[in-house]
Amino acid sequence: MNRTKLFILALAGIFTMSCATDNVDQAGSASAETAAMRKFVNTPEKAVQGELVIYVNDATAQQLETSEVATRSGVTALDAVAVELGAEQLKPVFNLKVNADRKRELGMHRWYTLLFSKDADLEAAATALASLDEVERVQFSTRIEVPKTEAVEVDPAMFAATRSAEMPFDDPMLQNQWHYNNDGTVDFPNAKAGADVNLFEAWKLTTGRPDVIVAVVDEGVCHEHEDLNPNMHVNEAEANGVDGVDDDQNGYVDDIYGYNFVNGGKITWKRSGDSGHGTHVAGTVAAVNNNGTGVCGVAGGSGNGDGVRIISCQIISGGTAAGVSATAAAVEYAADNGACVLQNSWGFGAGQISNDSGFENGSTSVEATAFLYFMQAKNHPNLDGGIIIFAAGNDGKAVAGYPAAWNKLIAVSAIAPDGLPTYYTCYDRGCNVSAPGGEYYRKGGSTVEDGCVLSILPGNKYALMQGTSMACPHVSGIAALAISYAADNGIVLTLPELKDIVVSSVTAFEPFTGQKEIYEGGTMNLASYNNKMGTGLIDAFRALMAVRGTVCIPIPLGEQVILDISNYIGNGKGSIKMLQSEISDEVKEKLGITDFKFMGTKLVMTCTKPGSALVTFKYVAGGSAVGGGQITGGMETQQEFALIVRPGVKVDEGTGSPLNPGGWL
Ligand SMILES: [Ca+2]
Ligand SMILES: [Ca+2]
Ligand SMILES: [Ca+2]
Repeated sequence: MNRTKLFILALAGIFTMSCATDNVDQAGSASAETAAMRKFVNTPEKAVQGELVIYVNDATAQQLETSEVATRSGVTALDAVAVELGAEQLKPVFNLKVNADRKRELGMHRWYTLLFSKDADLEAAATALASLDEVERVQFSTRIEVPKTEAVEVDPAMFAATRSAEMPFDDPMLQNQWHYNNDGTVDFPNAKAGADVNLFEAWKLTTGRPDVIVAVVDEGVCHEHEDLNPNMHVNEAEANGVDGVDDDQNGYVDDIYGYNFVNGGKITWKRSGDSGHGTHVAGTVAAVNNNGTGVCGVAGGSGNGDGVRIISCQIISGGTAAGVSATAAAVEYAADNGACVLQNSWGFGAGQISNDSGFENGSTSVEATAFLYFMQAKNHPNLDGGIIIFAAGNDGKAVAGYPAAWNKLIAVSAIAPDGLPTYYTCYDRGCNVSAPGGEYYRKGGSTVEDGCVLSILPGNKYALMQGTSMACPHVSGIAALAISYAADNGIVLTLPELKDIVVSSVTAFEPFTGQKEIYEGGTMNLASYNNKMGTGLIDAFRALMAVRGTVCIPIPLGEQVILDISNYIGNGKGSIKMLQSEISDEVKEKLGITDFKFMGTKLVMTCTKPGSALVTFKYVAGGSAVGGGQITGGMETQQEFALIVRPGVKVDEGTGSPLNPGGWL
C-alpha cells in the first residue's frame, strides 16, 4: 500500500521534472538572462564602450586581492568571460592603500573595472558578467556630460569701474562681481539690488581658513593662475619629489595640486577642448582676495594667506569626461586628501536616472559608494563629515540631473541679477537651494554678458560664464565659510547640521509672476517656478549667523519699520516683556538708525545704512508681563539678534513689519 503510493509519488515527480526539462532551453535561458539583468545598476545609455564596472562577492574580492591584478584574475569563471571579451585589464576602482578598513566596511574593495575590446557588444558583455555567481552588480560606465560653457574673456583694464560704493577689498574687479554684492547697477534688465549672496557682511566675520580644503571635481584647475595659486593645496612630498614617481606613496603619481583622473598624472588645462570651466569654478570658491589683483573668491581669504584651499580632482580633459569608475575614484581621492567640501559642477544628463532608487539601485552605484565614503570623511576637526554640493543642471527641466538630485547631496539652482530664475536652470524636484549663476541677455541686437558670473580663466585671464555650474561654487564657498566660522568660534558641526545651515540660510523668493524675456528669444513663464527654486536664495551672512545660533531680523533700507521682537523669539507667540528700551550708539551709527523708539515689545525705527549688527535684548519670558506693573514668576533672560539692513526687504503695509520669511532680503 505504502510502496504503491510512493511509486505514484515518484512517477509524479519524474513527470514534473521532465516537463521542466522540456522547457529549459527557451524559458530557462530567458529567465537566466532576466536574472542577470537584475544585477544591472543602470542602463547602457551613454555608456563608455569597452568598460564595465562590477561588484564582486566577498570571496571573489579576497581571491582577486591575492592574485596579480591583470587580465587573469585567478577566478576561473571570471577569467573565462574575460578571455571571451578580449579583456585587457581588471583593476580595482578604489585605492585600498589608504583607509582600507573604512573602505572595506562600505564594500569599496569589491568594485572592479573591467577593460576590454571596444568592439565587443557591451550589453552582451554585461549580461555574461552578470550571469556569474561571483558578480553581484554590473554597472555601465556612463559618460558624464561635459558642460557646454562659453567663457567670455574680459580685459581687466577695460572692465571699467562702475560702482562708487566702497569695496571691502582692493581687487579691481570685485565691484563687477554683482553675485557677491548686488546694488542693482549691473547692466542687466531689471537688475535688483540684493540679488546676491550677501557676502560683504559675511566677510566681516570670516573669509575662510587654510585648513578648510575644497575639492573641485571638474576640468583641471589652472593652479598657476596669479589670482588662485596661493590658495591651492600643495602636496609637499610630490612638489619636492621626483617626476613620474609616487613620492608620498599614496597610490597617485605626481599628485601635487590634485590628480588627473582622465589621463593619469598631473593636472592639465591646456588641451584642445578644455574650456576653463574648472578654473572658473575654483576661482569663485577661492580666488585670492585683497591682493590688488583680479577678482575675489567667496572664501578666498583677506590677503593674508588665509583663504580656503583648493584640490583639483580632474574628471574632464580636452572635452572628454571620465567614466564613472574614474569619477568615483576622484571623489575617493578628495576624501583621502583632506577635503571637507566636495564641489561638483557636473552630472549625467537630466532624465537619464529618474529617481533616488534608480541612483541607489541595489544599494548603490559605484559613484554613490564614493559619495557615502566622502560624507564619512572627517577631514576637519569642526565638521564630522564631508559636505557635497552639486550644480542642479542646465537643461531647464523641472527636475535636477543625477547625481545632483540624490537626496543626500545639495543641488543648486541658478538665478540671474534680476533675482529671478535663469532660463536654463533646472528647478523643482531635487533642487535644494538657489545661488547666482548669471545669465546673458540681448540688447540692441548684441549679446551682453554683464549678467554672468565673473571669475578666473587659465592663463591669468578673467571671464564671464553662466550656468548652475557657476551658482554651485557660491554654495560650496559659503559651506567653507561656515566651517571656517565654526572653527574660529570653537563650534563643532555635524554634517546634518551643516546641510541644514546651507539650505535654511536663505531669503525666500517673492512669488514669481508674469513673463521674463530670455536671451535665446521668447519668454519664460515665471509662475511655474514658484516654490520650486529650493528653499530660496542662499545668504552667506545668515549661514554664519546660523552657525552661531543667532536669529536674523531683515530690515528694509531707508524705510520706517515696526519690529515686534516677540515674533523672533521661540514660536513668535510667547508672552514676553522687554526689559530694555535702547540699543547702543555704536549700532545706531553703523546702521544709520533714526527715529528709534520702543513701544512694549515693538521697536520702531528707520535704518539709513546697509549692513548688519548684532544686538542683545533683555526680556522677561512668561510670568505676568501683560499689563505692566509687578512681574510675577517670569524669568529674566536675553537673546542675541542679527539686524540685517538691505535694499529690497519687503514690509507688510498693514503692520509695517518686515515680511519674514517671504520678504526679499
Ligand atoms: Ca602621490
Ligand atoms: Ca612625483
Ligand atoms: Ca584677487
